[in-house]
Amino acid sequence: MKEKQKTFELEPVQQLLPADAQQRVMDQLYQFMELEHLYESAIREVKTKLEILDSEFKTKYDHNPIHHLEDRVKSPQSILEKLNRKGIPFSCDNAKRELNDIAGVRVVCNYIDDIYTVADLLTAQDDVKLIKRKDYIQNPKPNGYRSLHLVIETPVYLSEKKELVHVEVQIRTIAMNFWATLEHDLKYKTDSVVSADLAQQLKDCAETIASTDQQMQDLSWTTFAASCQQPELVQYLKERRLYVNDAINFEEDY
Ligand code: 0O2
Repeated sequence: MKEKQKTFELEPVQQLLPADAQQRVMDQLYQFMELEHLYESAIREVKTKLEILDSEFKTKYDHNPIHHLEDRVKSPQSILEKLNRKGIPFSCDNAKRELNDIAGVRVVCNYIDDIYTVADLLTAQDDVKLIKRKDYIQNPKPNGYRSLHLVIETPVYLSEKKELVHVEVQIRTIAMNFWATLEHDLKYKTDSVVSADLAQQLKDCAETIASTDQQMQDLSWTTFAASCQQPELVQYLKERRLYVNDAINFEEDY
């Protein structure tokens, strides 16, 4: 069934190729289709984990830590560009070995605390291994960019084998996402060269947004603590809040 499907999808491509290049190019295309399937599957695994955590929180605490999820598999062109930048020849094996962000999941959270709660709960799962963590919230980038980046390894069970796949998980608030999306568009529209004035204005916006995020966090905490009747839960969240404020290393390899 698998072979039939591949032949059906790639047959028109094969006919366009010169006879001597057919086998080599078709092999690469098959490999690439398998790569794409593997990373799409890993994304599905990670999104399911996140959706389950989110719905459990809603059931237990009447609060959704996750506002929404986004995902993407890196395009062949971006994979090629990134390998070129690193001076690595293009192949599916090299891409799998060298790139951590072929599969990307973006978790957009309601509050800053939610970011760390989601990150802790996800990385505490038995079949999730934390490979790398970069905290651009405690340590924003010079342009004002804020997000928590994790690279995790998660298993994908295929018909004949289990593959351990790296997925980059970016976790940020709605406000951080708003800023990053517009900043990305502006950079793209200005052909990657942002004037000093625009850069400063973007940075100012990032600071304003960060302070609003903190205010919203404080409001939510105060409102919640005032209404909460469960001492263990209050204690649990207080501990997490202290954890959020703890100094942590900016970038760690695990
Ligand atoms: P796309 O299309 O979003 O995937 P490493 O992977 O560790 O070798 P890298 O790639 O610099 O190093 O990783 P890092 O620092 O974790 O950031 C990678 C991704 O974070 C970017 O992906 C963006 O999605 C996001 N990001 C990082 N800095 C910024 C920023 O200043 N502004 C915005 N808007 N997003 C940022 P890609 O590869 O750029 O593209």
